[in-house]
Amino acid sequence: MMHQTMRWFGPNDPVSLSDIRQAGCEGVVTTLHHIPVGSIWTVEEINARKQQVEDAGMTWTVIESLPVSEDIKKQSGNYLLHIENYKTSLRNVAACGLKVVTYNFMPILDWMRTDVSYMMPDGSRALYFERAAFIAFDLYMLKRPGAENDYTPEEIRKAKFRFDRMTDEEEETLFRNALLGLPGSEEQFTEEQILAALKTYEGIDAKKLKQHLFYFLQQVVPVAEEVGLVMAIHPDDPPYSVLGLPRIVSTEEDASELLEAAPSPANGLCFCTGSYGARPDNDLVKMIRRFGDHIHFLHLRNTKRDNEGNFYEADHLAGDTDMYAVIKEIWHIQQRRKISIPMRPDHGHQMLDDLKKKTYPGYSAIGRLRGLAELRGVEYAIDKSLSQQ
Ligand code: DNO
Repeated sequence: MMHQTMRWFGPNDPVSLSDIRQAGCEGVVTTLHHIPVGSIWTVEEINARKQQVEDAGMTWTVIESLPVSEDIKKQSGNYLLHIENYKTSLRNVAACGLKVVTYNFMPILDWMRTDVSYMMPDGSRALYFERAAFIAFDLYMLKRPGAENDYTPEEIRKAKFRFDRMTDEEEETLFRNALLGLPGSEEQFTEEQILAALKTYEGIDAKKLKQHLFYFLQQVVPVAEEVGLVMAIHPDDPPYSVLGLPRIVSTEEDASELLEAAPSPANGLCFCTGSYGARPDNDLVKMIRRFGDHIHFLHLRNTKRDNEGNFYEADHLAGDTDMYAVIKEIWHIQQRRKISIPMRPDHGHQMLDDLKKKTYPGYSAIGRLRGLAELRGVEYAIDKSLSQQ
């Protein structure tokens, strides 16, 4: 069976370790949010956090994330020092007995949604990516130079229509939501700051960014392998270029190239069905089968797409991804590899008492508990029927 976990944002997370334990988790996924990106994680800091998790009756199973600095992504400034620090952090993490390290290679922005409180027909609230609103943000709020070249005339027309009907308050909310995936997003960013950050990626296209990723992997994967860790790269969310930034972990081909760039069992994927699944051309079951030996962590989440490029986060067993087929494929991999792959229910709706609380977008307790319980049931049933055959 998969190793069941939930993400915990540390001592300030309104969802406590005891909540996570009661959801039936054996493990916790967390990070040291207070350590600046690029600096070394010391054994003392890692052990202190590990102890907190263990005192609550669980194990700290996966680090999400050990973040990669912008300098490393751009090969600018202090990148060589940051890579050395990353290696030291990996050694320290392994010395504390941790096993899986998740990271991403998305420039500047991590995930991106236009609405974090999208009303579902049952009254719960979900995360939503609305393409026309996003394009309106890019063209008319951020006013990114050259942005109009990234969209079709039809898309621009729809975005303008959408923007012209937004109230000031809706505009403000959209601006805030679109930037929530920025590190330190509790601060208020200005248009100028974002445009300045985007400008630092001038001259870095997808090909170049891939070279930077591959160089990083060739440096750190041998260290991970030596100390008995596995690395798990999180895909782009959503899985395509945004705001003119290159995004390079979006497709089956991307995943295969990065695995080949530093061949090792330690070079692996965080297989996020929500991120890869937002693209109709990603065949998730096929990808899981192909990359099975390199899947070290699972984010199980479902999305519902439409033809306009919009998607919302559906219930875990609804949406476009056939979760039964996904979990069945994972079941086979676990049998073959004789392991329990760590998983977490990725996101969940805000529902019931969640609606009265302020949690990290997507990370309310009850919505995730519902997702986990449903996923756990699917795996249980698959395990019962397949192990008897
Ligand atoms: C969003 C998350 C991502 C993920 C990072 C991993 O909910 O899945 O922010 O943690 O991309 O580095």
